[in-house]
Amino acid sequence: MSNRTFTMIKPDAMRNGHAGAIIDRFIKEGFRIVALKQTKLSVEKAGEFYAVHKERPFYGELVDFMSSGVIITAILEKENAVAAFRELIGATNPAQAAEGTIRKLYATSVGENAVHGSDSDENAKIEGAFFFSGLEQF
Ligand code: 3AN
Repeated sequence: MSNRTFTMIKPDAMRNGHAGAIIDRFIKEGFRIVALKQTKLSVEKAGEFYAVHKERPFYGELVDFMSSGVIITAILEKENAVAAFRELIGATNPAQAAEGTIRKLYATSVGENAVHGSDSDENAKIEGAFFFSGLEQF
Protein backbone atom coordinates (compact mmCIF):
# COMPACT_ATOMS: atom_id res chain seq x y z
CA MET A 1 0.00 0.00 0.00
CA SER A 2 1.46 3.29 -1.09
CA ASN A 3 0.53 6.77 0.09
CA ARG A 4 0.45 8.51 -3.26
CA THR A 5 -1.94 8.69 -6.17
CA PHE A 6 -2.11 10.60 -9.43
CA THR A 7 -5.02 12.71 -10.67
CA MET A 8 -6.04 14.88 -13.60
CA ILE A 9 -8.76 17.50 -13.63
CA LYS A 10 -10.14 16.86 -17.11
CA PRO A 11 -11.02 19.43 -19.83
CA ASP A 12 -14.77 19.38 -19.03
CA ALA A 13 -14.23 20.38 -15.39
CA MET A 14 -11.67 23.00 -16.46
CA ARG A 15 -14.07 24.51 -19.01
CA ASN A 16 -16.98 24.43 -16.56
CA GLY A 17 -15.01 26.36 -13.94
CA HIS A 18 -14.80 23.58 -11.34
CA ALA A 19 -11.01 23.33 -10.95
CA GLY A 20 -10.84 25.53 -7.85
CA ALA A 21 -13.65 23.70 -6.04
CA ILE A 22 -12.14 20.31 -6.94
CA ILE A 23 -8.65 21.21 -5.66
CA ASP A 24 -10.23 22.64 -2.50
CA ARG A 25 -12.00 19.30 -2.01
CA PHE A 26 -8.72 17.38 -2.36
CA ILE A 27 -7.26 19.48 0.46
CA LYS A 28 -10.37 19.31 2.66
CA GLU A 29 -10.37 15.51 2.34
CA GLY A 30 -6.84 15.43 3.73
CA PHE A 31 -4.77 14.92 0.59
CA ARG A 32 -1.45 16.73 0.56
CA ILE A 33 -0.52 18.20 -2.83
CA VAL A 34 2.93 16.79 -3.64
CA ALA A 35 3.02 18.26 -7.16
CA LEU A 36 0.55 20.13 -9.34
CA LYS A 37 0.59 21.77 -12.77
CA GLN A 38 -1.63 22.95 -15.58
CA THR A 39 -0.78 21.49 -18.97
CA LYS A 40 -2.33 20.41 -22.26
CA LEU A 41 -2.02 16.97 -23.83
CA SER A 42 -1.38 16.63 -27.55
CA VAL A 43 -3.38 13.93 -29.35
CA GLU A 44 -0.19 11.82 -29.39
CA LYS A 45 0.47 12.22 -25.66
CA ALA A 46 -3.18 11.53 -24.75
CA GLY A 47 -3.03 8.38 -26.90
CA GLU A 48 0.11 7.29 -25.09
CA PHE A 49 -1.36 7.97 -21.64
CA TYR A 50 -4.48 5.92 -22.41
CA ALA A 51 -2.70 3.20 -24.45
CA VAL A 52 -4.15 0.51 -22.11
CA HIS A 53 -7.60 1.38 -23.50
CA LYS A 54 -6.52 1.22 -27.17
CA GLU A 55 -8.83 -1.68 -28.00
CA ARG A 56 -11.88 -0.19 -26.27
CA PRO A 57 -14.60 1.37 -28.46
CA PHE A 58 -14.35 4.74 -26.73
CA TYR A 59 -10.57 5.13 -27.17
CA GLY A 60 -10.72 7.66 -30.04
CA GLU A 61 -13.35 9.73 -28.29
CA LEU A 62 -11.34 9.63 -25.05
CA VAL A 63 -8.11 10.75 -26.75
CA ASP A 64 -9.90 13.59 -28.59
CA PHE A 65 -11.58 14.75 -25.41
CA MET A 66 -8.46 14.59 -23.24
CA SER A 67 -6.52 16.65 -25.78
CA SER A 68 -9.35 19.16 -26.28
CA GLY A 69 -8.28 21.65 -23.62
CA VAL A 70 -6.04 22.35 -20.67
CA ILE A 71 -5.95 19.96 -17.72
CA ILE A 72 -4.49 20.12 -14.22
CA THR A 73 -2.38 17.14 -13.19
CA ALA A 74 -1.34 16.40 -9.62
CA ILE A 75 0.26 13.90 -7.30
CA LEU A 76 -1.58 13.60 -4.01
CA GLU A 77 -0.55 12.03 -0.73
CA LYS A 78 -2.66 10.45 1.99
CA GLU A 79 -2.75 7.13 3.78
CA ASN A 80 -4.07 4.46 1.37
CA ALA A 81 -4.20 7.19 -1.30
CA VAL A 82 -5.34 5.19 -4.35
CA ALA A 83 -8.40 3.65 -2.68
CA ALA A 84 -9.26 6.78 -0.67
CA PHE A 85 -9.12 8.91 -3.80
CA ARG A 86 -11.20 6.47 -5.89
CA GLU A 87 -13.83 6.67 -3.16
CA LEU A 88 -13.73 10.47 -3.22
CA ILE A 89 -14.19 10.70 -7.00
CA GLY A 90 -16.94 8.06 -7.29
CA ALA A 91 -17.94 5.70 -10.10
CA THR A 92 -16.73 6.21 -13.69
CA ASN A 93 -20.31 6.93 -14.76
CA PRO A 94 -21.56 9.98 -12.80
CA ALA A 95 -25.10 8.59 -12.95
CA GLN A 96 -23.85 5.74 -10.75
CA ALA A 97 -21.55 7.85 -8.56
CA ALA A 98 -22.43 8.18 -4.88
CA GLU A 99 -23.86 11.44 -3.52
CA GLY A 100 -21.19 13.98 -2.66
CA THR A 101 -18.47 12.41 -4.80
CA ILE A 102 -16.57 14.66 -7.18
CA ARG A 103 -17.98 12.94 -10.27
CA LYS A 104 -21.53 13.13 -8.91
CA LEU A 105 -21.07 16.86 -8.33
CA TYR A 106 -19.11 17.89 -11.40
CA ALA A 107 -19.03 15.22 -14.15
CA THR A 108 -21.32 15.47 -17.14
CA SER A 109 -21.10 11.96 -18.65
CA VAL A 110 -19.18 8.69 -18.52
CA GLY A 111 -16.70 10.07 -21.04
CA GLU A 112 -16.46 13.61 -19.68
CA ASN A 113 -16.19 12.65 -16.05
CA ALA A 114 -14.31 15.59 -14.51
CA VAL A 115 -11.39 13.78 -12.89
CA HIS A 116 -9.02 10.88 -13.28
CA GLY A 117 -7.75 8.80 -10.39
CA SER A 118 -5.15 6.04 -10.63
CA ASP A 119 -6.53 2.52 -10.15
CA SER A 120 -3.47 0.94 -8.50
CA ASP A 121 -0.24 1.88 -6.75
CA GLU A 122 1.70 0.67 -9.79
CA ASN A 123 -0.31 2.85 -12.19
CA ALA A 124 -0.08 5.82 -9.82
CA LYS A 125 3.71 5.66 -10.14
CA ILE A 126 3.67 5.23 -13.92
CA GLU A 127 1.11 8.01 -14.44
CA GLY A 128 2.83 10.41 -12.04
CA ALA A 129 6.14 9.88 -13.84
CA PHE A 130 4.40 10.62 -17.16
CA PHE A 131 3.97 14.24 -16.04
CA PHE A 132 6.45 14.90 -13.22
CA SER A 133 10.11 14.29 -12.54
CA GLY A 134 12.43 15.09 -9.65
CA LEU A 135 9.81 14.38 -6.98
CA GLU A 136 12.31 12.90 -4.52
CA GLN A 137 12.68 16.32 -2.87
CA PHE A 138 8.97 16.58 -2.04
P1 3AN B 1 -11.85 5.24 -14.39
O1 3AN B 1 -11.38 6.58 -14.91
O2 3AN B 1 -13.02 5.37 -13.46
O3 3AN B 1 -10.73 4.40 -13.84
P2 3AN B 1 -11.70 3.56 -16.78
O4 3AN B 1 -10.26 3.34 -16.46
O5 3AN B 1 -12.58 2.39 -17.05
O6 3AN B 1 -12.42 4.44 -15.65
O7 3AN B 1 -11.80 4.50 -18.08
C1 3AN B 1 -10.88 5.50 -18.32
C2 3AN B 1 -11.59 6.69 -18.90
O8 3AN B 1 -12.20 6.32 -20.11
C3 3AN B 1 -12.73 7.21 -18.03
N1 3AN B 1 -12.29 8.14 -17.02
C4 3AN B 1 -13.64 7.85 -19.04
O9 3AN B 1 -13.22 9.18 -19.32
C5 3AN B 1 -13.42 7.00 -20.27
N2 3AN B 1 -14.50 6.02 -20.42
C6 3AN B 1 -14.67 4.89 -19.69
N3 3AN B 1 -15.76 4.22 -20.08
C7 3AN B 1 -16.29 4.94 -21.11
C8 3AN B 1 -17.43 4.77 -21.96
N4 3AN B 1 -18.25 3.73 -21.83
N5 3AN B 1 -17.64 5.72 -22.90
C9 3AN B 1 -16.83 6.78 -23.05
N6 3AN B 1 -15.74 6.98 -22.28
C10 3AN B 1 -15.47 6.09 -21.32
